[in-house]
Amino acid sequence: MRHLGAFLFLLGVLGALTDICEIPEVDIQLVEKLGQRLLPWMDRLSREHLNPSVYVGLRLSSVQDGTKEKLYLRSLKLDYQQCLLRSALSENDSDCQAKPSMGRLSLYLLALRANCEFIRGHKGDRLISQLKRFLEDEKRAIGHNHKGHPHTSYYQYGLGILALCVHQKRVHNNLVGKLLYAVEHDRLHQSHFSVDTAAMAGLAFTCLKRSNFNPDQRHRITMAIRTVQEKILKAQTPEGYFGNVYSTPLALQLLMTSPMSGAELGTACLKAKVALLASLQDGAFQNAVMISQLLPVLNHKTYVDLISPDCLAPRVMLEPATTTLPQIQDPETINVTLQVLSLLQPYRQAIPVLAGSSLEDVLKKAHMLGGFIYEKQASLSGPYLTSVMGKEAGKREFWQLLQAPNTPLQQGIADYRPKDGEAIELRLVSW
Ligand code: B12
Repeated sequence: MRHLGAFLFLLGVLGALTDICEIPEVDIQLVEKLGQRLLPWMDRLSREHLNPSVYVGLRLSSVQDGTKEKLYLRSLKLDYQQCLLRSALSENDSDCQAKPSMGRLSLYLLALRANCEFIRGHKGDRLISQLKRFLEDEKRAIGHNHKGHPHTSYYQYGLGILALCVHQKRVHNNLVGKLLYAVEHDRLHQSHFSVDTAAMAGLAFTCLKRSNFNPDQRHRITMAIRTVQEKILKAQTPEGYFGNVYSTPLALQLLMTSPMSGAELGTACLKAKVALLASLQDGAFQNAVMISQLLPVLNHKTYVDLISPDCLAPRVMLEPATTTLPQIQDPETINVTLQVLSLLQPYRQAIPVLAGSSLEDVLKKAHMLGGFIYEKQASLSGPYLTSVMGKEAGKREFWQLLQAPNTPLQQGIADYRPKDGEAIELRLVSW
């Protein structure tokens, strides 16, 4: 059955070979299903749940949540504007302990553009200055000789430039120059090539180019766009993904903006789309941020379209999903081995959990059973593991999640569901 489905999809996809890298009409029901997974987010208006990426994804999609979107944007505005502006005045504002990061501020600015708003007025100017200050700090951290690293990442650096660009705010040549240098000298990533980061840099450059910003750097910008595109194409896996399934949406966003033409790009995109659509049917897209990066692609849109978005385009109204309660069978218990070998005192334990549990459930159970401690931190992508056995990941380190012996997981602790007999390793690594 699945094969037949895949075959039909393939036929549909082949029909659209004429658009070099544009995804063909996608079954609207599939898009609606994805959109429905974002609906619960639209009801969560508390600070820790507000997610500008979700808003941007919905607005650039072919589906909508009616009046809730308005309320959501209002909550985002209250939260981001008040917090950022207040924290600029006083460092110890009790309401705003977690000052939005450069990346979150950038996503907030993209959210405003997704509603066809330009940042305006005195408050708006201060938000723009704040973002420019963030970028200046990052520029200093990278240093004159380009040997340092941004405090956040080149992903957020690219996102920052993109956000300013879609608001028609010019970015100084020397700020753009840092990202150009990183692309030209392969310094976007530390250990291995990150398709997501390259794609984000490419989207930022594409916006600068289309807006005719930084004319002195035009040639370098054009070359850098070409470089990231070529590298992304080279990172295509035999299954068709650019990098992995979750970097493919951003990669396609970039390739869709491409002035490149030719059979090579067409075939690569076609392969990626077939792989992506098959993974959609397998339910790979559950994470809200991942869905929010994918929805625009399924609607032929990219973040670069935020230069002049179409806010009047008709979108299909989402209905809440009708949930069929799963049949309650005898819940089966499975065993997952949890191991931490990168510390002086290694830990290895079989943890019994109910089938279908997430890795986070395994960690909780291990903690309950004793001998295992961990800490996590909320992020837009979900809970991020920050500390294991009392050892906190330092600067440019992280607790990597692996399927033993050596396969990094492609999902976080909340989304990944280990199978019976699987061994999961938590390993402290540098990045
Ligand atoms: C930079 C980055 C990292 C950096 C983060 C550190 C830093 N200082 O920036 C490093 C290299 C450490 C990292 C680690 C991991 N990452 Co990562 N990462 C990204 C990237 C490129 C950008 C994130 C970002 O800045 N977003 C923008 C800001 C504004 O949002 P934010 O929520 O404030 O950002 C924070 C979180 O995203 C968090 N974070 C980073 N990665 C992940 C992954 C998960 C699952 C969670 C919950 C949080 C998280 O770090 C960010 C900075 O504080 C995204 C790409 C993408 N397409 O989104 C992948 C991405 C989110 N990561 C991914 C994965 C799988 C991981 C790991 C689970 C890999 C692993 N096997 O261990 C680990 C996290 C493990 C853990 N301890 O919980 C996947 C998630 C896919 C999914 N289904 O959700 C993505 C999409 C990459 C991909 N294509 O596979 N990552």
